[in-house]
Amino acid sequence: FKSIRESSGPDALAFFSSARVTNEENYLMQKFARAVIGTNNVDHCARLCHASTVAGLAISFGSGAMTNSIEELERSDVVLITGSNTSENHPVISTFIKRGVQSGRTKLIVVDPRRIDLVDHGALWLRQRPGTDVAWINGMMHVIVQEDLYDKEYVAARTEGFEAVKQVVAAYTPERVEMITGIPKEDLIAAARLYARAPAASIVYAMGITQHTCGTDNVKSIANLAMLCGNVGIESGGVNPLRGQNNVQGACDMGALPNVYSGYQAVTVPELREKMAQTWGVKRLPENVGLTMLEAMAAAARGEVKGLFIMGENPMVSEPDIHHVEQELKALDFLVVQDIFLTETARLAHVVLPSACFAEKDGTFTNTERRVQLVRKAVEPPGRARADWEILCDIARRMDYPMSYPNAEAVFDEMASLTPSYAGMDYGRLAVEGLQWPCPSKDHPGTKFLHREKFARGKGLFAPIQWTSPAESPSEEYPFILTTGRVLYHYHTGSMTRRSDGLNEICPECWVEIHPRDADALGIHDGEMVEVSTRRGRIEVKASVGPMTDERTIFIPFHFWEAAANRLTIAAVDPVAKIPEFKVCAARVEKLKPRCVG
Ligand SMILES: Nc1nc2c(c(=O)[nH]1)N[C@H]1C(S)=C(S)[C@@H](COP(=O)(O)OP(=O)(O)OC[C@H]3O[C@@H](n4cnc5c(=O)[nH]c(N)nc54)[C@H](O)[C@@H]3O)O[C@H]1N2
Ligand SMILES: Nc1nc2c(c(=O)[nH]1)N[C@H]1C(S)=C(S)[C@@H](COP(=O)(O)OP(=O)(O)OC[C@H]3O[C@@H](n4cnc5c(=O)[nH]c(N)nc54)[C@H](O)[C@@H]3O)O[C@H]1N2
Ligand SMILES: [Mo]
Repeated sequence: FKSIRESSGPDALAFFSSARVTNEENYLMQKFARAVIGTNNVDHCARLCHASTVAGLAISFGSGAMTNSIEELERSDVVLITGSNTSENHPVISTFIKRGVQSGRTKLIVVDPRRIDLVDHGALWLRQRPGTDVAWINGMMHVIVQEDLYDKEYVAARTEGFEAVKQVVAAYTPERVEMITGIPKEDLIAAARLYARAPAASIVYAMGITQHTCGTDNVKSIANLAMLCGNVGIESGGVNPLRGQNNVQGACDMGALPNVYSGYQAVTVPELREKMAQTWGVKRLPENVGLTMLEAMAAAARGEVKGLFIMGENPMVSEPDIHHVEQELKALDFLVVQDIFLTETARLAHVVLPSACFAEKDGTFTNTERRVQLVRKAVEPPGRARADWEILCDIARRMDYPMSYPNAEAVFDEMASLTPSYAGMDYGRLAVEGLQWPCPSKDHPGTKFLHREKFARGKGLFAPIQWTSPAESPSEEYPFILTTGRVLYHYHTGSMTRRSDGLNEICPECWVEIHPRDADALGIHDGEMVEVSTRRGRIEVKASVGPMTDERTIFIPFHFWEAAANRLTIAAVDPVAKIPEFKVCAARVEKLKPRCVG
C-alpha cells in the first residue's frame, strides 16, 4: 500500500468495505482509506443494492432510510409491496404483514412480475413487465388525482413541486399504462383507489425497484405516491425500503461511501473535513468525492487504480458481467481480500487476511429500521482469524499511523462523538435495548418514525418523472427479459449458505424459471438442462417450467458461482446512484446442443 501510494498517489488505491461487518469495523475502514491512505475511494455493496434509495429519498425527503418501524406494518390499513419478495428475503418482516392481513385490518397490494408467495395472502396482484415501474406509479397517481382522492391539505402544507408532477401524470392514463406495463387498467384503478382511501398505507419495496438504470427515478416516484396521499410522517405509513444485509444500513451510516463521512456528513464541506481531520490527527483530508465500486473496477482495468483492498465482499460472483470483473481484478498490481472463507474473489488475491465472523467478535449492527444493536462474542475465532477491526488497526500501525483501541466500544465512542445522529448512544444504553437513530443526546429515546412534523429537508419534494425503458430490450436474437434475484434457502454468493449441508440438500443447484408456453415453443421440459445466454456470456442451468414468471420473462437466482447469473447481467448503471441494472437484460434460452465427448 505504501509503495503504491508513494509511486502513484493515494487515489491509486481503493477500498471495499462490508455490509457484513460491524459498525465499528466500517467506521475504521473509511477512516483507514481517508486518514491513513488519503483517498475517498471507499464504497461497499450498498452500491449494488440500495444506492438508489439513499440518493432518491435524500432528494425527496432529506433522509435515505426506512421511514417507519417494522412492528408498525402489522397495523397498516394497506401495505403496497413492490419489488420485494418479502416472505423469502425478509421472512421475519413478512410475518408482521401476514399477521395484519390475517387480523382483517390490512389489505395487501403486490406489484411484482413474479407470482411470489405473498400473492396468495389475499393480495390484489398487479403483474408488470420488469423495468416499467415509473409507468404504473404515475398511472396510480393519474387515477388518484383524476378522482380527487389525494390529500390536498397535506400536499399544500408539507410538500412542494406538486404541480409539475400533476402535469406529468396527466399523460399516464390507465390505457397507456396498460400498454407499457401489461397491467390491466381495471386492476391499476382498483389499486389506486385502495391505496388512496386507506387512512394509513405503507409502501414496502426492495431490489425490484432499486436495481435499474432508472433506480433513483423509481424511488422518487414511490416517494411522490406516498406524499400525494399524506402517508409520510404518520404511524403505520411511510416509504419502507427493506435493507438487504444485516449491517448495510450501518455501513452507509458509518460513511463507507465515497461522498460522505459517518452520519452522511459530506466530504466536500470544509468544516466537516476539518472536524474529522482534527479528531483523526491528520493535517488534511481528501476533498474530492471518491470512486464508486464499479468506477473503481473500471479504473483498475485502465491501470489507474493499482491496489484494491476488499473486506467482506465477493465481487467475482456478485457484480454484473463477471467476465469483465475478472479482467479488472487481474489487472491490479495488488489485491488484498479479507474474508471469513476463501471465496472466488479471495482466490485471485495476492494476500488473504482471514477474519472473524459476527459470532466471534464484539460490536454493533444497525438494522433496516435504523435500530442499533449490540453483538457479543459467543465463540473464539478459528485458527489465526482475527476481528476485522483489529486487522485494520494493525495495518494502519505498520503504515506509521497510530490506530489502536482497547476494544470495539472505544471505536464506537469515537464514532458517536463525530456523528450527530448517533451522538446519544453508548454501549451502556445499547446493552439495555437497541436504539433507533436519530438519537442526538444521552436523554433522547431514539426515533420510531421519521418526518413526523416536517421532513428532514423541510418540505417533501415532488419530482416529475417520465418512464424510460431499460438499457437493454428484448430483440429477435435475445427475445427474453432476464431478471435475477434470490431465494429463501441461499444467501448471495453462497460463501456461507452453500457450506451448509441442510440447505444444500433442499436447494442444491441453480435453475431458470420459464413459462410453460415458452418452454413448449422451445421444446424444453421441466428439469432439463438448458443454455441461457446474453451479449455477455452463457451458462447452463436446469429449467424450472411453471407460472412463476410471465411469458417472455425468465428468472435466475444469483447464488451459484458455477452457473453464475452475473455472467449474463449487464453493467449499465443508474446515472445518479451508479447502481447496476441487475433486474433487466435481454437473454436467449436454448436446448443444450449434444456435445462430442472424448
Ligand atoms: N434468503 C435470502 N434473504 C436475503 C438475501 C439473500 O440472498 N437470501 N439477500 C438480502 C439482501 S442484501 C437484499 S438486498 C434483499 C433483497 O430482497 P428482495 O428485493 O426481495 O430480493 P430479489 O429477489 O432480488 O428481488 C425482489 C423482487 O423483485 C421482483 N422484480 C424483478 N424485476 C422487477 C421490476 O422491474 N420491478 C419490480 N417492482 N419488481 C421486480 C422480483 O420478481 C422479486 O420478487 O434480501 C436480503 N435477504
Ligand atoms: N445478478 C444479481 N446480482 C446481485 C444482486 C441481484 O439481485 N442480482 N444483488 C446485489 C446485492 S443487493 C448485494 S447486497 C450484493 C452482495 O454482494 P456481496 O457483498 O459481494 O456478496 P456476499 O456473498 O454477501 O459477500 C459477503 C462476503 O463477506 C464475507 N463475510 C461474512 N461475514 C464476514 C465478516 O465478519 N468479516 C469479513 N471480512 N467477511 C465476512 C462472506 O464470506 C462473503 O464472502 O450482490 C449484488 N449482486
Ligand atoms: Mo443487497
